[in-house]
Amino acid sequence: MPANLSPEYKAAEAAFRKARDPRERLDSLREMLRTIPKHKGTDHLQADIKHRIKELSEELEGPRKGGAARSGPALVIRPEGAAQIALLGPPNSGKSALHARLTGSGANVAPYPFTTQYPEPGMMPHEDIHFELVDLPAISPEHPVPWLAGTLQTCTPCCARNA
Ligand SMILES: Nc1nc2c(ncn2[C@@H]2O[C@H](COP(=O)(O)OP(=O)(O)OP(=O)(O)O)[C@@H](O)[C@H]2O)c(=O)[nH]1
Ligand SMILES: [Mg+2]
Repeated sequence: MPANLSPEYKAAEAAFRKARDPRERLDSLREMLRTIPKHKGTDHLQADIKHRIKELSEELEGPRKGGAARSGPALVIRPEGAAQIALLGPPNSGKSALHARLTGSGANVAPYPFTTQYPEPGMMPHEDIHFELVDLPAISPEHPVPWLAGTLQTCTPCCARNA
């Protein structure tokens, strides 16, 4: 977390964490951008907030008028490679950071929960084969993702256990 975040910014971020309604989330993000201290140490965070404002605004606008309806982000990922592996876990637990590290994806990593909104595939090389790693939104009782079970249908059944 960058230093010198103002109380106003912290309040806006707290509101963002609590908000479940997309419009409330957008308002909180705008407030975060307005109140974040503008200096080098917050460059990444500012860019991330701007990116999320853009994504959420587009999501709220819905399909663009005058053209073909947007199909939206893919909720089911076509399996590639030796196996398709899902990254599942609670909010803010480092799923996207792991995905980015193992696959080189540009998965969004941020110091607050519910950053990942849609499945993101990436290929992870291992010796002479590739596994497909799918980054997913967090699993949490207060923010269920209705389509998640459908996304998992294409994943290879496996579980981690101690040797
Ligand atoms: N100390 C430490 N921090 C980590 C590690 N992995 C991730 N983080 C930090 O934890 C925060 C959350 O990381 P994300 O990768 O966005 O977590 P996530 O599980 O994808 O979060 P959601 O998409 O919101 O579910 C970020 O601030 C990361 O920098 C780790 O191995 N060690
Ligand atoms: Mg994530």
